[in-house]
Amino acid sequence: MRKGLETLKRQALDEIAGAHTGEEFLAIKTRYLGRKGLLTDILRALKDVSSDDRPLLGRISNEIKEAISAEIDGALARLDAEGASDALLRERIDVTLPGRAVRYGTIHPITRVMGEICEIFSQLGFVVAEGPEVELDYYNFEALNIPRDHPARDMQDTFYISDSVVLRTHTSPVQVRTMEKQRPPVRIISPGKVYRPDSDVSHTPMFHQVEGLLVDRGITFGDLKGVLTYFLRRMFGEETVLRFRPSFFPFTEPSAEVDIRCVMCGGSGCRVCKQSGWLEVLGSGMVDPEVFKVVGYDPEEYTGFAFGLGVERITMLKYGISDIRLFFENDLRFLTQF
Ligand code: 2NL
Repeated sequence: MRKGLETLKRQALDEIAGAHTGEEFLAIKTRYLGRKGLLTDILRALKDVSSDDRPLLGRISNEIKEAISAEIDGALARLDAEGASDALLRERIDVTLPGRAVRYGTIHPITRVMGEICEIFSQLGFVVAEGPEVELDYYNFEALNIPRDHPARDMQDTFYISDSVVLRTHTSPVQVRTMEKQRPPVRIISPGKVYRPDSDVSHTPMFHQVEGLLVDRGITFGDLKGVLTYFLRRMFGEETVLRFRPSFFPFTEPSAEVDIRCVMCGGSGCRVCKQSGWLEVLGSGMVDPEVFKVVGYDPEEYTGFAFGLGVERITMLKYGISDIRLFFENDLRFLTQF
């Protein structure tokens, strides 16, 4: 029996040495150590040997069982480790590949210039005021002294929501609403979207405006000239030359349009300034006493100036852009230049 045990051990170890896969090792384990295994049979037969031989044979049997078990467990552990390192070797990471760049967004040129305009006026003490884009006809026209038969109130020139509700055609209604709520001094600017049914190279049905309003005791046309001159020189450069040209608006009296020396040709005449040497950049004037009466300000006590400018126009002149529609086509080749 002792010889038989030795043979069995050698046979098992040979088989283990010849095995390669996890399944093969597990099959060997079952064949020798399983419930109906070869070694298990021998251990069971021990009860029939003489009590003299039993301790020694029992010890040898157990040693063989331990040896086979240890060999197989060791082989399985090595297989596991090899498998893990194989997986590592199969995983190919090229550390020399260039990384994927983070694509940052950019500020839209209109947003950017509107922010610059607000920044300049903020530094002069103007507070930003906002209001609804869907506006009452009363605030958009009536309170601004725009007569019932004025062409701006025509269906052709204003988007009507109903008889008394429009898409605001300028941000002036924000100034009126502010004056209704607040006594002078008033020093506000109102940036925002406005709407007019127009569409060509220089008009889109939605565009952006910034208006300003300053009301206090003793405000003069000189204050208007000083503030707007300061603003335009910050915007277009210290050397910018201005011209105040008489004009008319129903809500200001007197009124003036402000031109700057052509930024393209320096005044000698070109396509951009239509050979005039000047570019119109904003409209302005002293607030009409009729508007003050509407909001309950005493025109004998208070005076003020107001102005309005188109953000698209200012942006086009500042950056030499010739077609306003570029702002709204969302072509990244255009937008990422700002
Ligand atoms: C232009 C002209 C202007 C105003 C806007 C204004 C507002 C109130 C009272 C008086 Cl509440 N005036 N705003 C004044 C003059 C001109 O805009 O050409 N805008 C693009």
